[in-house]
Amino acid sequence: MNNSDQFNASRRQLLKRSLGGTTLLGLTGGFAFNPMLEAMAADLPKVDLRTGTGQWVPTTCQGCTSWCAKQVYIMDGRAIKVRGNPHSKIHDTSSCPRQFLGLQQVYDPDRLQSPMIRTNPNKGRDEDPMFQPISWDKAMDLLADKIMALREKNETHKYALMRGRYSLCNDLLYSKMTAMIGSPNNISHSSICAEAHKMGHYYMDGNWGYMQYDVKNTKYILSFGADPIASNRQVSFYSSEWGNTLDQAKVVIVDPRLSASAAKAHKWIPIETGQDSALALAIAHHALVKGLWHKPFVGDFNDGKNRFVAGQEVDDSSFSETHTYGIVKWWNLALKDYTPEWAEQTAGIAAADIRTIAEEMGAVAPNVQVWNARGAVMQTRGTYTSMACHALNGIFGSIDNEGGVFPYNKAPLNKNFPDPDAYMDAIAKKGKKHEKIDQRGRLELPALKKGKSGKGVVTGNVATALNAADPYNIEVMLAYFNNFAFSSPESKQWEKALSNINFMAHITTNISEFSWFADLLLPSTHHMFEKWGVLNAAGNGVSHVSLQKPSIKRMYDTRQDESEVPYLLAQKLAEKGFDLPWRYINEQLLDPETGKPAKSIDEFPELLAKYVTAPIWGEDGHKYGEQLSGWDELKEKGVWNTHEYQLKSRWSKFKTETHKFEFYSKSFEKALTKHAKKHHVDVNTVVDACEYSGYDKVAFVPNYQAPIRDGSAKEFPLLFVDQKSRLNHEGRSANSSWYYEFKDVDPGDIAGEDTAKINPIDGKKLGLKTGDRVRITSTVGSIECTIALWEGIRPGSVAKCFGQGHWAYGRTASKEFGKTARGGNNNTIIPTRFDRFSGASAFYGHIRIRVEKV
Ligand SMILES: Nc1nc2c(c(=O)[nH]1)N[C@H]1C(S)=C(S)[C@@H](COP(=O)(O)OP(=O)(O)OC[C@H]3O[C@@H](n4cnc5c(=O)[nH]c(N)nc54)[C@H](O)[C@@H]3O)O[C@H]1N2
Ligand SMILES: Nc1nc2c(c(=O)[nH]1)N[C@H]1C(S)=C(S)[C@@H](COP(=O)(O)OP(=O)(O)OC[C@H]3O[C@@H](n4cnc5c(=O)[nH]c(N)nc54)[C@H](O)[C@@H]3O)O[C@H]1N2
Ligand code: SF4
Ligand SMILES: [Mo]
Repeated sequence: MNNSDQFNASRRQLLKRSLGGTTLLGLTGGFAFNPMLEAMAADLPKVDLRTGTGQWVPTTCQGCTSWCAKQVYIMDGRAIKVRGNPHSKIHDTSSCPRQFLGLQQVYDPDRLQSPMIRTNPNKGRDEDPMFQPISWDKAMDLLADKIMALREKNETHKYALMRGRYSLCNDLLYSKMTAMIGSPNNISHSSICAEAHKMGHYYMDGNWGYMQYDVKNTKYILSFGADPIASNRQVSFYSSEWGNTLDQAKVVIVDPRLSASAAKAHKWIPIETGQDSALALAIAHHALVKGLWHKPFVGDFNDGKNRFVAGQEVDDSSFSETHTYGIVKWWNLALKDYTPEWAEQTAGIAAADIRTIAEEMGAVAPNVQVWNARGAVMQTRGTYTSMACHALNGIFGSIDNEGGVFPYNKAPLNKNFPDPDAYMDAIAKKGKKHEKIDQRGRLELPALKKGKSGKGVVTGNVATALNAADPYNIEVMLAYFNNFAFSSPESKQWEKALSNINFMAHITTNISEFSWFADLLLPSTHHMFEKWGVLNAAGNGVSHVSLQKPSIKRMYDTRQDESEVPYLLAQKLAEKGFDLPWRYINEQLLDPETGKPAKSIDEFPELLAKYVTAPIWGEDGHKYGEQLSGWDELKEKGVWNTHEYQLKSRWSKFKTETHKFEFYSKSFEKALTKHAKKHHVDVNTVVDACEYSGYDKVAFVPNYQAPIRDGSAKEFPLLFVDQKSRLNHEGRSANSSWYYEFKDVDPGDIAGEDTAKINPIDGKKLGLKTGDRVRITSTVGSIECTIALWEGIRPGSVAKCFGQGHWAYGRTASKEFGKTARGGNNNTIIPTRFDRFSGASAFYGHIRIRVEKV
């Protein structure tokens, strides 16, 4: 019993005594008129007056990357309901509609309840793994044996750690253990998430990360693909604020489909998928021609006379820039030709609309904001779309400005655990030197994270690389919180690759498509209710750091993925004579207050969360945000907030090569040139190898690159538009019945169905009506689902939510578990393609399809 339980118990007794045994439930409705309860009210938390028992416990939702701070209401060890944590200065108590799905997930009867071992040696989608329960001890023993066998062969590079969703306590399992075991292969899911998005930010303003948007003070929102009230990175806050935003600002949403945000917007531009950069560039062009750039940020012509005339070069020396670099270079290299008429011809966007948007934005600059999102940039040439969209934030001076866009406030955390060098023996050091399994850094896969060739991950290429055994095979894989056989494009490739891995262990809550290929299943705690973790989010001008904290009686024989599993593994390895990871845990991961290691596994998860957050609850917390009295206060509140973002704080201190906002990206020039040199070729050879179309110096500025389409328009006449559901917890909602019952919160969708939406014009041509079953076929596969005729999708395109089409995961997610899918997984029909400069998988723009009635 902890303190608050005791408190509750004694309070219950007190109430019982004073009420002479009357049941509380019968009374709660009328307490306001009961003088005795009124008198006691001052001493009681409000919630208890309403319910008689229970308490709100803080935690964090990871249903999506909003990472909202939550409170869970616990009664008798069970979670009953969820709300926003009022201590968060981002979203307060507000929330999104899918917060409650977590309850159905943690109490999902199909959860994995104990470790299991595969007894069918054959692997494949059609092979029943015949999993049998085993103990944790045996399971970890087996995994440790497999790792020891690699060490004996001096082949530790053939170990890989695959990470899907994660908390900021991941560094031990993800990175340090992998290094000590001796492998370079810690592979995250980032490049099937949103890496291309960061390219514009990083190579123009030096921020390898996402942005927050000052929606309270903005006068204009132009969104390329973002649907902030349904998806993206702070749904709770933006949803709660959106009504005011719509009153005070003009909102324009660019999306091939009528998203939830588009449905409420002042204007919806149903763009053809893959053509966003044409629109962004033409807006930029028109803004310059009309002299609408924000002069305090960009600067001006020396004599104040605008010389930007369509098609005409400008003398570089006639313009003096203030906080930006290369506006004239950009104009001369590319922008001068991107007239609104050119965009109309190239991408079918009305020139008049383009002029209107540019002029309206110019009129209220700098209080404008330009969003871009996965839909616009996770495409074959998405790096340049990312740059083109973000360049508008530069032109209109909205970077770090009121009503504009700015990066997350700094929240100091010990995310990177101590250097493991002293705990890496000769085998490990040798193993770690091998090329990484995803082939990052090769000529055709620059993955230029933070300016460095091969620094970014290429998650989507792992399956291809494994299937080619190039650079080598993986023999032992440990994976957690991921489902790449479902969530990564061309899922068939993953099924094949996973079938050929000697030994794979999956840490998971459910037997997913990925788990189906495992040798060992390790049941995980649910992240929101049963785990210690740390998360960091931003919005409303602040960042918060929020804890995940166990709040219920743990369901089943589960372990915490990022703390308990590596602890058990290190212990087992030590038993087998390899004690370096165990020593690392006990010598390096110490309680920041006592300086001591965890006494047992029971103490370890909390110790890690405490370690990671030490800088914010320690004495220096006030330098960055709220001053807390210590770890206990953070544990109780669950959230810590930074100070407000300092506007204009980065102006002329951007972390770019020139310290300016770079329209001509010197930073990108440097990165690409270094990558070319590494391969002894010139930049144009890299451009060709990576399937881009802008050569020489054009490669360093935002420029138009026609979208690559997969397949012929004759055979596949329609374009596929993938989207997130408002109810998606990434790929993890489909075993919850509420997901189907409320599915019509997604505009155009039918409740209970997996709905592809087609414009009535196309529907009529194909003889389709709403409710028909259809087959959708691309160059790489087919899926079946239900069709709806809907005006909210542009003609020529078909939109469908990602998230259904599971053939495993549970009885609700699949039609027949292990055999037949319920609905269709979009990734079955998305061909493997990349935005090679970022390493990101393409999920949009390239997918040609045909639709047939079945
Ligand atoms: N077509 C299409 N594909 C997409 C997307 C899309 O919009 N469209 N979105 C992409 C994006 S942005 C992302 S980030 C990726 C996400 O892709 P992944 O990182 O692969 O994550 P999920 O698909 O959510 O799967 C997580 C898996 O972890 C397990 N699991 C569930 N809950 C828990 C838990 O609490 N703890 C642990 N340890 N395990 C758990 C289950 O096996 C589950 O299948 O998908 C990408 N794929
Ligand atoms: N509801 C919900 N929200 C989530 C998540 C979730 O699973 N569910 N996951 C979280 C995660 S992991 C991430 S990474 C973020 C990602 O959040 P965002 O970066 O905002 O990305 P998505 O929502 O995946 O973007 C897809 C959108 O792009 C549109 N689109 C498709 N093609 C194009 C195109 O060519 N041009 C334009 N302009 N639009 C296009 C789609 O219709 C859809 O609205 O979302 C997070 N938020
Ligand atoms: S699903 Fe996303 S927006 Fe909703 S509560 Fe969870 S983290 Fe926040
Ligand atoms: Mo993501």
